[in-house]
Amino acid sequence: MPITPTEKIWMNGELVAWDDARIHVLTHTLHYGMGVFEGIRAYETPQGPAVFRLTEHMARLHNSAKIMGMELPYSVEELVQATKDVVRASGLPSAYIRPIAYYGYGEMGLNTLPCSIDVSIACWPWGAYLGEEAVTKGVRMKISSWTRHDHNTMPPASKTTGNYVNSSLAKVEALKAGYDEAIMLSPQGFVSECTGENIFVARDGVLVTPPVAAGALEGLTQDTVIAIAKDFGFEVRFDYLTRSDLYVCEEMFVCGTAAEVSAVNSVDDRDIPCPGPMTTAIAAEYARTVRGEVDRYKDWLEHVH
Ligand code: PPE
Repeated sequence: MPITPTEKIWMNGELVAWDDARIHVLTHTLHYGMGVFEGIRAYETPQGPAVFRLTEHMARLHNSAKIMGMELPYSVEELVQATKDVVRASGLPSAYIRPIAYYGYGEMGLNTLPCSIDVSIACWPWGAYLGEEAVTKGVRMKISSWTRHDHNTMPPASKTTGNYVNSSLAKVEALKAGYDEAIMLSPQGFVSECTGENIFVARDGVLVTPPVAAGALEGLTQDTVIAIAKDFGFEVRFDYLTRSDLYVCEEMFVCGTAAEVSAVNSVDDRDIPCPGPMTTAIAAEYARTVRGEVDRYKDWLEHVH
């Protein structure tokens, strides 16, 4: 999806002009793929833009870095403040926000210990990730021929740049075959997640989502959806799923910061009732929650003004 430039990008403590946010071709992470990043959204509210679960996203960035053995030079609080500064400088009412921490220029070779760590935060306007009709008509899914990472190969619990090579292979394979998105299975054959979203299915009236152990990222949208589902009185649990569970489920949706809550209408050409009643209710409540329209979740909004 194309990027629309905005005013400023935060780089190592300073707001620099969009076009000046450049790095050297010998930047370490460009060669070896060890960087950690986040995807965050700010939504329009009557009090100006508010960033949804910003502190928790920055805490996850710190956890991703910890898993990678990378010591970030900025605290969660500093990164939260920097994000607010970038969004404010953009003048946008709503935005997608992309923080990234990476090994910089100056060292080459696989030893990361002497490398400098650079951090930047950019934001720009980004629309519906899986298409405007994802909630109503649903998306077509294909189980990928690519396997999700094993925990001892590339830790999937860390949102590491290099992990997304696997996601891109799966995404392009699915698109070329005429599908909207790919579902990845773990090395043990259990359903893990999509290339950039967590998965929920309804089986016997219960919502089930795969755990981190099955190779899924600990999604903040997944966590938000679980809270909303419980408020509706729906039963939710983390559990292993097989591809057959997907084929015969009563309804299915995927969720992530970029994709929000998107219904699924088929997996490997097996139709799934879409959009299901729980999906419709949760998607609508999620849209209200992120905009601060649900009182009990108002604290999840971090206002930039
Ligand atoms: N799994 C993966 C692999 C993933 O990348 C994401 C977010 C999620 C689950 C959901 O996590 P959360 O956003 O906390 O609910 N994917 C981000 C990046 C997508 C991209 O194309 O880049 C996002 O949604 O911002």
